[in-house]
Amino acid sequence: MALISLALRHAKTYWVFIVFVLVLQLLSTMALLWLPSLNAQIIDRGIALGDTDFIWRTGGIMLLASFGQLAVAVAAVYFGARTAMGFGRDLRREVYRKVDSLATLEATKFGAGTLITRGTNDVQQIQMLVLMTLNFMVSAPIMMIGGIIMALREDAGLSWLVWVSVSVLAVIVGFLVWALLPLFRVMQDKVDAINNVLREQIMGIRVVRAFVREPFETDRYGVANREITDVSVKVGNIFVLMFPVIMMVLHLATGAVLWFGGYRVADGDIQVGSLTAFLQYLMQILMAVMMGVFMTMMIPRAVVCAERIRELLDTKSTLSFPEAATLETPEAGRVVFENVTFGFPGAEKPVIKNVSFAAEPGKTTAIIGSTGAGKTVLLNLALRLYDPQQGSITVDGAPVSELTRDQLADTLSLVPQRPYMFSGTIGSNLRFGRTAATDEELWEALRVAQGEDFVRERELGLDEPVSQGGTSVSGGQRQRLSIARALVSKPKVYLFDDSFSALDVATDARLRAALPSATQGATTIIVAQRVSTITDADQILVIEGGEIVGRGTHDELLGSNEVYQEIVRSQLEQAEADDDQERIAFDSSAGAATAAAYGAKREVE
Ligand code: TTP
Ligand code: MG
Repeated sequence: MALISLALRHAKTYWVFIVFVLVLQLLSTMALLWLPSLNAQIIDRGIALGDTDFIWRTGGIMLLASFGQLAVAVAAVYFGARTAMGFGRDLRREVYRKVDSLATLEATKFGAGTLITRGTNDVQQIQMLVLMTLNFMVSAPIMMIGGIIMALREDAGLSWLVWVSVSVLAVIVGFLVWALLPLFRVMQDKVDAINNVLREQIMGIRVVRAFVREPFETDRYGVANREITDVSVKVGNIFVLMFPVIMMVLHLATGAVLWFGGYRVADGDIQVGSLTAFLQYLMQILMAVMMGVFMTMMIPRAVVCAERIRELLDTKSTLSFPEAATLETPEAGRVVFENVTFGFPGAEKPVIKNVSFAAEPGKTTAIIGSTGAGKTVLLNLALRLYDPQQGSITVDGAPVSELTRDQLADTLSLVPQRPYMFSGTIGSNLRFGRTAATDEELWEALRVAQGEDFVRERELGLDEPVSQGGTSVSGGQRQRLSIARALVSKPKVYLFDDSFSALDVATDARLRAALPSATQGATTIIVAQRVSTITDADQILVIEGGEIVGRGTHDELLGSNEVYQEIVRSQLEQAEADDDQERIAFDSSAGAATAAAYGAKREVE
């Protein structure tokens, strides 16, 4: 079972603590069991016979035993909590490492939401069970069995009362727990549901606003919220019942003990003190039964959580990186794709079909093609976000699959299509690829990326805070920061995925003019939407449906390649310009219109 295997695996680390806690619990429970019998002796011997000395002595012992029990119990709870929290920390770390090692494909399959829940809430549930187990699972059975033995020692004649009240309580509490369990399960689902709705709405808040979908989304949230309320109310109703019912059983049991015990005292079968002790033992037994039943209530929930965590931990990453470097880190950065074919698992058709090309150091290779053609996937393959089913991708002859993570990161730098910023400052984001970079180097990178001006305008400059996801900077600013970030890390190969789309044509041109001196002999691969961005590329690959359908320079392709001609024509039409094809490279209105159209699409994304 997932829960047990998880618990055992981690128990090894903590066995000293666990044994210690168990011993403390044992001591504490024994003290609790001893006290009523001392009390009985005071009544039966001390009071009944008027032996004041005995009362003082036994009273003193009781006091000591109570303090001792208190100290031991506090220590037990303390060490129990430390063990449980330590266990939780280890498990969370394990989950985190797993998530970190998962390939993009598996991570997307799980989804961010459930990965977060598994790493936090699920771990917490198990941690809670471990805590309760350490606190009660030991003391409850000892208390119950010890209580029964002690009670019978006081008066065997009343033993039937113990059996009856224990059974009645167990049945009633058991029934209530049985009614609660399915509700708890539903509740977990509803918590998941409301989290999902909320997450989606927060992530998509701009789209929701843009399309005035607030009423619809509010309704959706309302439904989820109402459902969780309904379940909670049902759970609450049962809990409301639970405590009065339990108290009723306890009081009835007390009444019965006094009633039947009274007759036995009158008949001289037992003494008053024994009866008092019997009553206290019965209460302890019933308490133990209750704790036991509550414990069992937690188990199913923790089991579900353990299974979810197990599932995650058992997922094998489809990508493995070599631990130690076996190959030299590429020096030049010549990227070669050879007959690369790749399809997403479960998809019928490959997304990339038999792609071969070489991107030379010091040169710019541009990739252009319609949306969905596979440009992003192509770059992701070079970065090893996934491995191709066929073919090979090498940098300076070294297969990317044989480079370590660090080597890959040193060699290739990606400016993603949808740049992401981490919470921190502009500086901390730029230093992502190279922590040691100086402020001067950051400014230099910003200058090339055409981001210097807007960072200078900020009051704190490089220390200006950036919010998670980079929502506090504009789309174009984020794109420029992302370009600067790649420049700071000084890789051998630059991969720009549609990184100039949010820039106006003039800025785009300035950036491209500044790039060569900054990238100095590095290989540059640019995915572009606008033809104007890539007219001066050394090599342009036209890709359509995952295949390369044309390659050459701008002029060569203009003359020979139909798909390229079509792309150029459509961009011209968009600009409502005339058929002067040369104009597109320089005419800012054509580019600007495309940029505007594209920028609008971007905002909605
Ligand atoms: P992309 O490579 O993302 O397409 P693109 O970059 O050429 O398009 P755009 O200009 O809009 O950025 O996707 C190629 C195909 O692969 C597309 O049909 C969607 C599919 N795909 C997946 O199925 N799963 C994925 O995770 C990605 C990234 C793409
Ligand atoms: Mg793309």
